[in-house]
Amino acid sequence: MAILFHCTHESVETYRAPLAALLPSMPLRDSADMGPVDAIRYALVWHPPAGLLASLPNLRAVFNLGAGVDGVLGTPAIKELPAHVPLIRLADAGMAPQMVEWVLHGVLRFHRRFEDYAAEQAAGRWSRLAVKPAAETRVGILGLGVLGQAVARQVRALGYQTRGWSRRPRSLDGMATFAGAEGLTPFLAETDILVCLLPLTPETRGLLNAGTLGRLPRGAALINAARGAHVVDADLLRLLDAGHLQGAQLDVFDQEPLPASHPYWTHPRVRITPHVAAETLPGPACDQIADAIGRLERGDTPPHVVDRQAGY
Ligand code: NDP
Ligand code: OXD
Repeated sequence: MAILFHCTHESVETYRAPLAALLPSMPLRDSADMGPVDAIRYALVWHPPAGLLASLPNLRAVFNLGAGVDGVLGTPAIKELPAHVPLIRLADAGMAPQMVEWVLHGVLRFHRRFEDYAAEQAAGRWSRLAVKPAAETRVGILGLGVLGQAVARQVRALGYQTRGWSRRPRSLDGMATFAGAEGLTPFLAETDILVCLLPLTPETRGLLNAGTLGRLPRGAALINAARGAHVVDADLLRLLDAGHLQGAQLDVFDQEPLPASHPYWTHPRVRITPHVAAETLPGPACDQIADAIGRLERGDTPPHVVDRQAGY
C-alpha cells in the first residue's frame, strides 16, 4: 500500500518524514517516479495534471494539499475521479493563524491610513489625518468557514464592527451575519473594509466586480486572500482610479505568478504578496491526512470531504 504525492510548489521530502512517523507502513511516492500504480491507495495532490488520477486504479481517496479545492474541481482532473472516491481538503492545518495575521495587517493598514501616511511621507508633509475609532469601522468578511471565522474572531477582538456573509444562514456571536444573494447587497452597503475568504466556485467566480464593489461605501478597501478569479481586475482598477475604493491588498491572482505587465505591480493603491497569506504546514497537514486515512481504513467517513456539487 502506498501514497502518491504531487505538488506544484513543495518537494515530496517535506512530507516524507512527518507522514512516515504517522503511517510507517505506507511509503510516500513522488508522482515523477510512481512505481507500480496498483499499490497506490491514496493521493496527496495540489493541482494534479490531467491523466494522473486516472492512472491510479486502486485509489481510495484524494487529499487536496490546501484549503481551496478549485485546483482539482475546476480542472479536468475531477472528471477522472469516480464519485465513490472522496476528495478531502485540509481545514486550517496551521493556516488559520497565518491568515489572521495577513488579514489583520490589511485591516490596520486601511483603518489607520498607512497608505495615506506613505503618500504624505513621500511628499514630505507632516500631516495628522483623521481616523475613525475601530468601533465605528465595519469589517465585512465574505466566507464564514474555517478561515473566515478565525479572522472574524480576531477582527472582533480588536474592537471592529464585524459582519459576515455565507451561502447558508449562520449565527455567530457578536457579529451581524448575512446569507445568499439577497444578503449580499445589505452586507456590502455597510462594509468599510471587505475581506474575501470565499472558495472559488461557479457562483463566486467574478463576484467582486463593478456592481458589487461599487455598492461598498466610498472610501472602502478590499482585502483578497481567497482566489484571484473572485475579482474582475479591470473593475477593481477602475474603482481605485475613480477614488471609490481607497486601496486593495491582494495575495491571489487570476494568473500566478502575476504577469510582469499587470497594472497591480505598480498601482499606488494596490499592495500585493505572492500567494503566501497562509501556507499549508506539513506537520498539521500530515496529522489530518493520517487521521483521515485511519478512518477510511476502518470504514468510517473522515471530516472535510468536499461537496462536489457545492464546489467546496
Ligand atoms: P471553508 O469551506 O471552510 O469556508 C467557505 C465559506 O465560504 C463558507 O462560509 C461558505 O458558506 C462560504 N461560501 C461558499 N460559497 C458561497 C457562496 N456562493 N455564497 C456565499 N458564501 C459562500 O473554506 P476555508 O475558510 O477553509 O477557506 C476559504 C478559501 O480561502 C479557500 O477556498 C481558498 O480559496 C482560500 N485560501 C487562501 C490561502 C492563501 O494563502 N491565500 C490559504 C488558504 C485558503 P457556508 O458557511 O454556508 O458553507
Ligand atoms: C489553499 C491555498 O487553498 O494555499 O490552501 O491557497
